[in-house]
Parts: sequence; C-alpha cells; structure tokens
Amino acid sequence: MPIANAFVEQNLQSDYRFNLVAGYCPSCHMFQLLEQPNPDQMFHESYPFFTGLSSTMRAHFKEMSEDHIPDAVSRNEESFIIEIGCNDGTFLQNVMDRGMNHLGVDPSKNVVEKAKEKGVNAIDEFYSFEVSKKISERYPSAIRIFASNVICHIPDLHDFLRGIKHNLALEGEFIFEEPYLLSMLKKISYDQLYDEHVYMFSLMSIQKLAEMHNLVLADAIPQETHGGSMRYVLKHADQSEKLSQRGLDLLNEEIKFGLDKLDSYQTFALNCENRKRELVALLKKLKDGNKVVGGYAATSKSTTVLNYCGIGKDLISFISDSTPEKIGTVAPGSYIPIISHEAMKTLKPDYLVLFAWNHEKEILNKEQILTKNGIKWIKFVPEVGFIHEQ
Ligand code: JHZ
Repeated sequence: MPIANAFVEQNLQSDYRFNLVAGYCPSCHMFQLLEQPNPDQMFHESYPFFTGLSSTMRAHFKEMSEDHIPDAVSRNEESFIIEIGCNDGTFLQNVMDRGMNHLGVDPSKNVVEKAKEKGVNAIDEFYSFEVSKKISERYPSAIRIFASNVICHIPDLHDFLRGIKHNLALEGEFIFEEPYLLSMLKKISYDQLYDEHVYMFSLMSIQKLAEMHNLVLADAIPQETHGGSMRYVLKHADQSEKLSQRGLDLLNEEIKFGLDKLDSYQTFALNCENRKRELVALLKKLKDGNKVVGGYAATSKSTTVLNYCGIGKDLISFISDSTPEKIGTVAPGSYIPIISHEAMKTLKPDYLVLFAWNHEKEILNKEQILTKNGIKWIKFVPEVGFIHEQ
C-alpha cells in the first residue's frame, strides 16, 4: 500500500509501499497493523485533511465540548484543557469561545497554522512523554485531555500514555474517540485500515492498555461518526472509578460477538475478499456498459479500497473532492485524478462511488441536484450496491 494521504501530483508520486497486514493479539486483545511506516512520512507540513470541512464534524465537536466540560469546570479559572491532534482547531474553538485556557498539539504544521488563525493556542509537536514534560514546564495539569481520531495513529502507545499520565490532573479525565473495531468487523469497513490507523480499539484492548499505565476505563459512549466510533473516558486508577453500566454492557456485546476469538478475524478477512470481488465486478459491468463512473471524496479510506481492489483509472475516471490541497493531484497508487466537485458536474457522470460513506447523510443532502439529475450513488459498506435512499 502507498501512504493513504499522499495526494500529490502525478510526477511527485513516491514509489514507497508497505505491507498492510493486520493482526490480533489474544493476550492484550489489540487489533493492529504489523508494519508501520515512519510517522514523518504521514504527518508533515502539508497534511491534507482538515476536520472543519465537514459540518457534521463541526457540530459533533461542539456537542462533545459541551457534554464533557460542565460549566463548573469551564467557570473555574484554573481549568486547563489539552487537545492532542487538534488539527485545524475545530474542537478547541469551542473551548476558546468559553474563555478557557487551552493548548492544542498536532504534528502537522499546516493544520496548526489554520488553528492559530482561529485564535486557538496550538503547537506543532508529535505528542510524546518528552513533549508532555515540555508542556508541564509551561502549563498546569489538565482537567480534561481530549483526542479524537488520534490515538489509533500513534505507533508508540506506551510512551503516549506516559505523557497523558504526566499531564492529566489528579481528578482529570482523558477523553478520546476512535473508529471502533466492532463496527468495522460488523460493517466490513476494511477501508478503515491504512497506514495512519495503526490500531482499531475495543473496550477490551483499551481496558488492558489503561491498566498497564495505572489508568482505568471509566466509561465508553458509542458514536455515529466515521462510520462507527467509540468514545472512551479514562481516569487515574487511584481515583478508584469502576467501569459504568453502559461500558459493562458494551463489553458484554464484544464478548458475545467474539472479539476475543481468532475466528472472528478470519471471518472478517474472508468478508473483505468477498466485498472486493463484488465491487470490482460491479465496476467492470458498468464499464462494459460504457457508463461514466467517478468517485466522490478522496478520503484516506479510498486509498485502501482502490489499492486493495486494484481499481485504477480504467474503472473510475476521476474522484471529486472539496479540499483545495487535493484538487489537481492524483490518488496514491491508483493515480486517479482528483478534481473539484464543480469540475465533476461538467463531466456528467452516470455513477459516483461514495468514498466518504461515513458522511452519506451530509453529502446526499448537499448534492440533491445530482441525484435528481439521475446520477446513481454506489456504496461498498456495509455491502456493495446502490444507495436507494432518495
Ligand atoms: P473523511 C481522515 O480520514 C484522516 P478520511 C484521518 N486519518 C482520520 O482518522 C479521519 O479522517 C478522522 C471530502 N469531503 O472525513 C473532504 C467532500 O469532498 O471520511 C476530504 O478529502 N465533501 C485523520 O480522509 C474527505 O472527504 C464533503 O461533503 O477517510 C474527508 O473524508 C465531505 C463531508 C467530505 O476522512
């Protein structure tokens, strides 16, 4: 596989490839990639993903800040909030608007610049134990540390958690959300696996991981975002919190499904192969019928789909996207051109593969005209077929 977010022009495309292989550990219950590219190759000064481009995500993060920072905390002048992987400051803007002291940390300079333009206090660093020490020299301990779609990206989880342990106030909460392993297995959304997503967490694995760092899983809250995520709340173990009833119920569901059984992962692997065959067969059929097929949204996930299924320009002529930084580039590995949504409309496609299936509602709502004009949307999660919602 190439680097999923390496959206650059054709002549700048790198030959770098790595083996995308996932494994499950029966002892710590972690599901993870076995080979990880160097993080510098993924998170750099031109990282092309901006959280704030999705209105759903903007609303989601506003709600998250309200749900987890009660007024008693926000009114306390001593409260300090950290967000790791703050990206363009979409979440921290809400914290800033409530007048709270905060700090965003993100390894990609270009996104940190966007956060700073909004007035958010942010530094470009790859969060680690070393960085946590630098933070504590300048700032107080944090009553809340947030991280959304971040920790699954961190190869050295133990070093990361040592940092959290160091920066988190005694009565503080570390709240993070990530794509959820059980959702991925149920939906066969194999496109969640790419270089940046080193881990797919479950309550089982997070409980074990927390224990290793003298932390405790206090709560877990399912989320609709990114095709099925889980929000975890960790506290210091000596605060003697027990897992909430909601958490216990979720844990039981994981056991019932067999998240601790190797068989479940072998079934997932077979399901992935079936989805791949079905998607390629559908695209070939449309091609044979001389249909114009494009893709909608040049997601990180699409890099896995296109390269795993071996889909190139012959089957999908272009992918349209709203990110200015991606327009004019080609998709990593498949070299399918990325164009603007406006340009896509002039090409009058018959079919559009919805690569941002996790934003289906937002996109179909925004693009009603396309649907009215007869364009058919293709999905591949949870099964391959057409979206008939209209
Ligand atoms: P979206 C990214 O994954 C990368 P991606 C990262 N690794 C991660 O973990 C998750 O996000 C959280 C386009 N788009 O959100 C814009 C439209 O064109 O599924 C983006 O290029 N129109 C950090 O890339 C892409 O989709 C729209 O209306 O898989 C983002 O896709 C919308 C909503 C998106 O994330």
